[in-house]
Amino acid sequence: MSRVKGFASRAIHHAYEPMENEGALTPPLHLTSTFVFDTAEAGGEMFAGEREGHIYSRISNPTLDLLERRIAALEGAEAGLALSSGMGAITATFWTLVSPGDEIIVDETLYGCTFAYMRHGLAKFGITISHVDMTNPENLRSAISDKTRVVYFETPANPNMRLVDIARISEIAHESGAIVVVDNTYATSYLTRPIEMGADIVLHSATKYLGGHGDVVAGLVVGRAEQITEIRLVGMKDMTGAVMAPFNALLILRGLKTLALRMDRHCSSAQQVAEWLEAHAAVSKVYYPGLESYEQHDLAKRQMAQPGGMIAFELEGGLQTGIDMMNGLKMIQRAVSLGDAETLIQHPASMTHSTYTPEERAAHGISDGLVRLSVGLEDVDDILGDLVQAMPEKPTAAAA
Ligand code: 4LM
Repeated sequence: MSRVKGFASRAIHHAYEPMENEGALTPPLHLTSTFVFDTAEAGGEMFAGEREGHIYSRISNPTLDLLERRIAALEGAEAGLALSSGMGAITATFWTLVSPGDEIIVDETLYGCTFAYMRHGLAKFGITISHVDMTNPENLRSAISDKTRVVYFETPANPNMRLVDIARISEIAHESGAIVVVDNTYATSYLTRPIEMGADIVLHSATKYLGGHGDVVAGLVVGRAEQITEIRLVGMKDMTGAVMAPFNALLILRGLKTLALRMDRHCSSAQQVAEWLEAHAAVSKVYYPGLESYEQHDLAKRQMAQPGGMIAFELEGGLQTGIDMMNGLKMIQRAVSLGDAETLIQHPASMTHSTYTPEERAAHGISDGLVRLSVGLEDVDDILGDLVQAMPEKPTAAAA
C-alpha cells in the first residue's frame, strides 16, 4: 500500500488506511479472542489454510497484523510476528528451528535469560550450544560444522556492548548452510537492519526501544514469509502459546511512531554521557561504540547509523564503588530493562546477568564491576548533573 518511503514515515503510516477504518486516525483495537465463520464450510477451509481470514487470536489478530506488517517494513523483511515478550520471541523461534542433535553457535555474551534458556532449556533436549567469540568472525569459521543449524548473536551485546559484524558472520554461516538469527533489541531497526546485511531472522524485545515507554512487555520476529509462518504455527501457536495481547500491539504501534525521534535523542545524549564518563577520574573503562577509543568503533560506523543509547562502564573502585554510586543517584532510576524515556541504571552481575554463575560471567566477559546505563530522554544536563553528584570523586579538570 505504502506511498511513503522514509523510515519515520513508514513507522507512522505503513499498512494502515484510515478511510478503510471509519476514518479512524488511530488503528482500531480488535479486542476479541475468536472470529466468527460465515459458514461451517468457510471455517473448515480456513483451518485447512485454503481460505484467508482470522480464526482465533492465538494464531492471528488484525491489530497484531498491522504491527507485524509495520515491523517487517521497518526491518526490510517479508513478514513479521508479534509475541508476548522478547523471551517469547526467542523461544518460539528456537523451538521451531531446531531438533535434537542440532548444534547452535552463539556469541560469548548474551542477555542473561537468553543464556539461561540455551544453557538450561534447549540443552536439556539434546541440542548442543557452543559459544564462540564472534567479535572475530574467523572464530566462527573454525567452529562451524554441518551440524550447526543456527548462528545467533546480539549486536551490541547485552551488557558489555561487544559488536558482531553481521555481514561477515552471515557469509560464513551461509557457506555451511546455517540460519543467522540476530537479536536487534539494542540497536533497533532505526540504527541497524541485519536482514539488509545478510541475516535471515531478526528478533526484538519490543519491551525496550520499540515500545519506548516502559509500559509493556512484548516481542517481535521478522524474516522470510515461509519461516515466519512456521514460527507462528509451530513455535508460537503450539509450543509456547506466547501470543501478544492486542492492547500491547497498539502500545507498540504508538511507540514506533516516535522511534526515530527518540533514538536520535537517546544517541546524542549517550554520546555526551559516554565522553563525560571517559574523562572522569573515577571511571576506569567505558564501553560505548561512539567513542573514538572504542575497540570496535570502525565496525560501529560501518554497521550502525548511530552508536545507540546504551553505555556500560567500570569504576576504579570496583563493585562496591559502583553500588554506592548507584545508590546516590536522585533522578536516574535504579531498574532493569532499557530504552525508556527515563534513564535507567543497573548492575548486570547481580541483576540481568545473575543467571550466569560467577565462573560463567568471568568466562563470558561480564565483569562484576560493570554498571549499565540506559540513557533516557531527559535533558542531558540533568542526566550529567545526577551522575556528577553521585560519582565517588570530583571530576578531573578534563571532565569538569
Ligand atoms: C534487560 N532485557 O537487559 P523481554 N533480548 C535482549 C534483552 O535485553 C532482553 C530480552 C531479549 C532486559 C530485561 C530485564 C537483548 C531483556 C528479553 O524482557 O522478554 O521482553 O526481552 O534489562
